[in-house]
Amino acid sequence: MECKASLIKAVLFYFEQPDKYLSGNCCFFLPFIFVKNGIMQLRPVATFDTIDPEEFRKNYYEPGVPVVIKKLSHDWPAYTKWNWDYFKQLVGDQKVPLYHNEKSDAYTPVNRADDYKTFGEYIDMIRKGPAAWRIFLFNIMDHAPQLVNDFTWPEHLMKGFLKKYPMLFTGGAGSITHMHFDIDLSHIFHTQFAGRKRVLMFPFKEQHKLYRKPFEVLSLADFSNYYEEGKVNYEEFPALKLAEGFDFILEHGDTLFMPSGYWHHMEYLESGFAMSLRSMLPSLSGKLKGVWNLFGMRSIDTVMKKTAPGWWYKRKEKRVFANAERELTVAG
Ligand SMILES: O=C(O)CCC(=O)C(=O)O
Repeated sequence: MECKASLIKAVLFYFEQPDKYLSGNCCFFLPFIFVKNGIMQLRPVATFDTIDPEEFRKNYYEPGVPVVIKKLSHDWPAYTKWNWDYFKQLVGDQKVPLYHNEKSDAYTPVNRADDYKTFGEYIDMIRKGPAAWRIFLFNIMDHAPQLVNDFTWPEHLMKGFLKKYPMLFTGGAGSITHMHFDIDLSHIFHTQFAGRKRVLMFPFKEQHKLYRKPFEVLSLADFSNYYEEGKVNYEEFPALKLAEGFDFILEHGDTLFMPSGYWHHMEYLESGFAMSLRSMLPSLSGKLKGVWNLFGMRSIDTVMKKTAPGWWYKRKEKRVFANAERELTVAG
């Protein structure tokens, strides 16, 4: 009964305010509802307090559908223990690379840092805010190995975790992780620990509607503040209107299952941090694709960016728009 009422409320609420979402004790999920209103076709993500492993395997892991599990982390010590002061005390002296919001261009080497600070200085800066600076793929546990005792690998849901690489992602309010997919094609459990984060996600197959740059994991389009009217440039990137994805907000303790190859764009509504636990695809062909992306595809792109950046960029740009045009033609 409570579940039904929540579902009805969710439907009404969704059409009135698609930029927000409801949560409650039952899951809500609007599987077939897309808003066809000349912008990207977005819906909320399935959300559960807890999930039965068999249901997770059948409905989410195997078909590659994202899901948020709200209480997976609630009995981890990290849920209450991890905060800025604790991290500052443990690894405050560690020098870390920082990234700002600017999107990369033809001349930007992959993952080049925009600044460096100690983790302590960084924490002070984003706490004071506004400071839209991010740290990504920070293996904090290399410097404070005791942190691994603060959470449990969710092996009842997924096997094959890369246990050497639990990665931390942090950002000040307003910072943006631009639209990309993870190059190694791993499945990810992404747990938010502080601050709310808005997430826009699409399955891999939407790549050409999202204007994927060949030999890269990034989109040519800018999705910054996509939930505000007029921010996405549909004139330049009309195929975006065809893309079907998810739009939702992660809160403290929420764990997102992000299937392999999913496109994601994240905006820090408040300063916060999250941890990603990753597991490589179980099949050999999946693993090989990840390895090719990391060492083959990326190396070709890096060499071309160094040797003929302008020519390479133009050539890729042409391909990007041709791919999108094909999607538009198919859609009629
Ligand atoms: O939280 C973020 O800023 C980005 C997370 C991300 O890109 C990932 O987990 O792959």
